[in-house]
Parts: sequence; C-alpha cells; structure tokens
Amino acid sequence: MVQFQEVTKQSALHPKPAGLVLQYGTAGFRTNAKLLDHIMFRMGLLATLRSKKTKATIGVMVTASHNPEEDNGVKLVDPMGEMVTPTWEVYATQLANAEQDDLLASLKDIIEKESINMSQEANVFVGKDTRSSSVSLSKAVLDGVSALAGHNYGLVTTPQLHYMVCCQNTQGEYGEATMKGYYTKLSQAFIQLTKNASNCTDDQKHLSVDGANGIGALKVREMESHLKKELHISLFNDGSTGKLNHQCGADFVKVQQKPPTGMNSGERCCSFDGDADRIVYYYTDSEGRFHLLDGDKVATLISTFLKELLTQAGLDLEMAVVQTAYANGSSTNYLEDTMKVTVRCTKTGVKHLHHAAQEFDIGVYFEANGHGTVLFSKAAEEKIQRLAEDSSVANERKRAALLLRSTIPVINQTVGDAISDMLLIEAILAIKGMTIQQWDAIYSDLPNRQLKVKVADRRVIDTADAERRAVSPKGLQEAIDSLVRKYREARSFVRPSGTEDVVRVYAEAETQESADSLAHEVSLAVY
Ligand code: 16G
Ligand code: ZN
Repeated sequence: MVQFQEVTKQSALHPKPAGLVLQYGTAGFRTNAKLLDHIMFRMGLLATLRSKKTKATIGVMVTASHNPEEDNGVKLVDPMGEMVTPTWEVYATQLANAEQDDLLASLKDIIEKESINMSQEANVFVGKDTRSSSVSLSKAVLDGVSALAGHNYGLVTTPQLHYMVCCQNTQGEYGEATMKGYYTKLSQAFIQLTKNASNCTDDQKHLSVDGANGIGALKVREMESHLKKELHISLFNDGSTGKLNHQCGADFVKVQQKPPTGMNSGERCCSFDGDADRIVYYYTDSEGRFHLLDGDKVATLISTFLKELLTQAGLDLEMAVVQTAYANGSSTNYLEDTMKVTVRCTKTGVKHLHHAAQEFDIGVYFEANGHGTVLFSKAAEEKIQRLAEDSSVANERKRAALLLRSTIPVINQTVGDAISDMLLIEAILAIKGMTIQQWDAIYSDLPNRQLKVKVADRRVIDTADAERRAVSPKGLQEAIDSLVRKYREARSFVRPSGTEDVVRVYAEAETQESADSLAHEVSLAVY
C-alpha cells in the first residue's frame, strides 16, 4: 500500500538507535531529548491509527513537564481529552521499541489486532511546550501523521491541547477548539463567578505567578488580557531570561519547600510546572516562614466550596475527593471527619485519579504535587442547570445554584490545568473573602519527608491497596509496620517510581524529626 511505502521512506529519516528500549510510562515517554526523534515519529503514526480506530480527533503533546530543559517527552490524548487508554500504552511501547527493520511489521500487527480500517480519515492535534527541542520533535510527530490531515497547534500548555481535542470531538459542545475559544470560555466564566465577590478590594485581586520559564508563562499573559482586570497578575519566571524549571516551577517549590529564586513571596503566590498542568500556592509569613498550599489544600478549598453550595442549593449530588497515598494525612482526616466528604485513594498518576473521579456526580481530584481538576457528571450538570433556571426556588437556593452553574465552565474537566485551577481558586477566595492565611489554616499538614532510594531493580517492589502496602519483597511491609509503630501519628509507604529509576519513600509523623527519621529507617529497610 502507498501508505506503507511512505512510512518506510519517512521512518528512514527518523531512525531508531539500535537496542534502545523505552517505556510508555505514567506520563508517556520521557527522557533526554536526543533519544526521542524516532519516538515522536512513531507516536505520530500511532496517533493516526488511534484516530482511525476511534473515528475521532487524537492529541499528541510534546513536553517533559517539570523535567529539566534537556529532556523532552510525548503523550497521547484520547477523544474526550483524557489520557490514552492502557491497551494503547502497550502498543506505544511496542511500536517505540521495534527495531528499524521491524517497524512495518509492528505497525501492521496493531492494525490487525484492532481491525483498523485504513481508509478511515484521521485527525491529529499536535501541541508542544517551549523547550528548544520541541520544535524539531513536534515536526517528527507531524511527519508520522504525514499525509493525513493533522492540525498543528504549535505552542500550547498540555491541558490546552487536551481541551482542544475534547472540543473537537464533542462538535463544539464543550467549547470552541481554538485558543481564543479556550480563553473566552474560562475568562467569561471567571468574570461571571467573581461578580459574587462584592467586597473584593484591588489588593485582594493581586496574585504573583511563577511561570516556571515555560509555556504557562506565555499563556497566562494571553489569558490576562481577557480577564478585564478582575485579576491582577505579576508574572515571574516568564521565560525571557531564566531556564525552564530551573530554580522555579511547581515541582521545585513543592520538593524544596521554598519559593522560586527571584520571587518576593510575601503575598499570595502560585507556581505552574513546565507544561502548566500543575499548580501550587504559597506565601512567606511575617516571621519569614514559608507556607506551601499544595494539591491537598487546593482539593480541600474547592471541595469545601462546592459542598457548601450543594447544601445551600439542596442538591442531592454525591461528591468525592480522590487522592493518592501522598495526600497528607491531615487533609484526609479533615475531609472525612470534619467535612464528611467521601475520600478515595488511587495509585499515583493522573489517569488513575481521573478514572476514579468519574464514578461520582462530582469528583474533585488532586495529587499532592498540584495536578488536579473537578469532574461533573452529565446528570449533575443537568440538575444544577435545571435548578438555576427554576423560578420557583427560594433566593438562597437559587444563588447557590447559580454559583454552581458559573463554576463549571471555569474548570477544564479534561485534565488538571494550572490556568483554570488558578482562576477557580482565585474566584473561591474572592467569593469567600478568604485570605491565603485563612485558607492555609483550614488544617495543618502533618510533618512529612520524601526520599528516593536507588536499588538494583526497583521492580522487585510490588504494591497493593493504592500503593499503600508493599506485597513484595516478602517481609518488607512487616518491617515498615514495625518502624511506623515507633512513632506517633505516623504513616509510611514505599513504591517504585514510574518516571525515574528509584524507589520512593514517604513518611509522615507528629514531628518533623520523627518524619525524617522514619523515612530514613524505612529507606534502609528497602535495600
Ligand atoms: C507523572 C504523573 C504524575 C505523577 C508522577 C509520579 C501524569 C500526567 N503525570 O509526572 O501525575 O505524580 O508521574 O512520578 O500522570 P513517580 O512515579 O516518579 O513518583
Ligand atoms: Zn506537568
């Protein structure tokens, strides 16, 4: 077939280094940019097949998120803007690792297994972050998509690409599949929502944003012009001088527990990561103490806001917060015991949280690292809409229903989105008239420590119960249990990383000293 001749011809321009083996992991392929050209080309091919199979638009995002500038990566986006389905992750790994001469056979194998009609049209949206390597790597993706009608969005945040794919596949029902459509939808909803914050002063409308020297910085600037001064943003690390993710960005702030370099963190601040799908907030108090408000605090703020509105509106909708084992124990306790909210725990990785959140009328999901969003079921959206339109309901109920209705379009429901999360958080703080200090005081984090341990083969560690228990090697969990028993309010777990060749250790306890020493002892037990 002509198509296959073209594949052979093009793939010669994107040769695979013999013997190189890479795995489609938690966040797609991610490694040094120099090793990725053939991967990009092949993901262009695979996205095209996925598009033919689903008869829908598929997304390919070229980014390595919070990794250093030298790295890059790629992930596929499924029709509703979600992460690609697990069977296709397996195909991605298979196709990526086929030696040059076996590429066609590997491709044909996927076509056969999935009974793909090759005459079906395909449509692929490609996006990239600001890394210098993203230019040629996204071209390699497009070579893979080749003769088929791909749509190159150029520079976008990861969540913007997810959003475009979803808009395209819902025939505009979710919004318009353009950058302008994205900015207009979110900003109008934000302006509508903040009309309910009558006492908000100009001072309270001020936020310092750390753009991680990446794509988020460019895009927050574009968004700002749509916000009609309802939010005043001071942008730091905008990419004009600094290096991507270097001494800045959400991951740096979360891991180092300190503000990015060159940023005055006396006021309300937030940091995005390198592809703007994560956000964390922070401030430094008058005594110079740094306070981090991570994904757990964000989930608490958002779910408290939504729960209050649901109660006021008298709407019987089941809301849950989805977390991972990394969620601070205090947040889980607060949500379950004080807020009486259902809490679910899943394995690390956005796709797991997203999936679990879909099981509820309203699913709020956040990883502690700041990746998360809120999902509303169709039925929930319809109920809210009906109540908001019902002229017979009393004032307080009506107000709550209207607020809920205006909240929905601020949110990017396809995936965690730093810009959308920022607007939602800012709107909630404004409506509640809450300072960042008051938000921080909702509960106090238990002191915690994370460590990495290098081992010969991290895959010998197998976990269960959403990664909270080690089932192998034998005896490891018992060892952890007996260490944990030595400390008050303690908890610890280990899991093999999905993105680095290390085992991660997490420990929390009543004091920082206890958390540190527990983490240390557990890491010794891992060897
Ligand atoms: C990836 C995941 C993130 C997860 C992290 C864990 C996505 C989009 N990103 O960055 O959610 O927290 O991996 O890394 O799913 P680890 O397995 O190395 O701890
Ligand atoms: Zn990211």
